[in-house]
Amino acid sequence: MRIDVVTIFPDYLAALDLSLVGKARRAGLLDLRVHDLREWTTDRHRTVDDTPFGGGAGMVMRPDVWGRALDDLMLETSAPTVPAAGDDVARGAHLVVPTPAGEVFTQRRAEELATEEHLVLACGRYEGIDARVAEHYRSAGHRVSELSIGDYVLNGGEVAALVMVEAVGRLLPGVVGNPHSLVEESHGAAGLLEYPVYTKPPRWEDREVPEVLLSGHHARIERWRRDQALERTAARRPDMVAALDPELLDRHDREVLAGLGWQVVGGAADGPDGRRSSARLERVAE
Ligand code: 6GU
Repeated sequence: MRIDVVTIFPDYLAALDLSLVGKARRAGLLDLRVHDLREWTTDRHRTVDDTPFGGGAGMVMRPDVWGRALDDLMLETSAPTVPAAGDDVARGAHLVVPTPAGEVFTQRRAEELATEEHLVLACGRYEGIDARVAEHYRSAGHRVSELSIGDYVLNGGEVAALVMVEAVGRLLPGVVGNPHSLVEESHGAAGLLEYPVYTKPPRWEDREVPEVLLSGHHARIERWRRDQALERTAARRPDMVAALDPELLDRHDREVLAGLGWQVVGGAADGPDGRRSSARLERVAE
């Protein structure tokens, strides 16, 4: 995969030389290039921003500078196509614009982006990038995603770009040494947070590792971990419990969840006019 990151602070992305992502780059699994937006300015002061039309605080990044940068980088790979009948995937660069006003970047979004051949990340600063930039590349047939990493405000897109490159990079084949690590983790297919983990020593500060983990009894360990994942998710992320597909829950899961105040409702002929409503989890009043 190729990823281009465009920023006025290329040094911010130096961390991408380190750890797993750095290793993936050196192994040739990830062709990551960081660019200084000011390379595409034409004036003596290398200006990238101007005052907002309509007034208001702060500065807005100019579309002409961004357009020159993105035209150069987005067209270095194939021209965009929508997936036609018989064609398997959309082609051409996918433009990602980190912004607190974007849709939320989730593990599902990371998985989606990991299937692309070419990502271009446009890091805005100040009050953001002139809105015509995203519109223009969308009209030209590129996939364009404006994405936020969470409900808080950063000073620019650089830290979000770091987050996105790491989350996407580790999903590329060969980047994570043991692909099994990707299966059971939080925000995976199970829709649960990961269970707590322990290592040596078995006793530390008067605290023992849960007995079951030392038992060698695989089925019991698996069940205990599943219960812990359910408990943790119910305590920390009730929104994730509400989104669980009841089809993925066995009887024991349902008992554990019932003990935590969650019940499977619907799924029978209990909808309006006796129609079948889809089963879902609901919080029951205590
Ligand atoms: Cl992607 N950018 C900025 N500036 N702030 C954010 C963000 C992105 N995601 C959450 N806050």
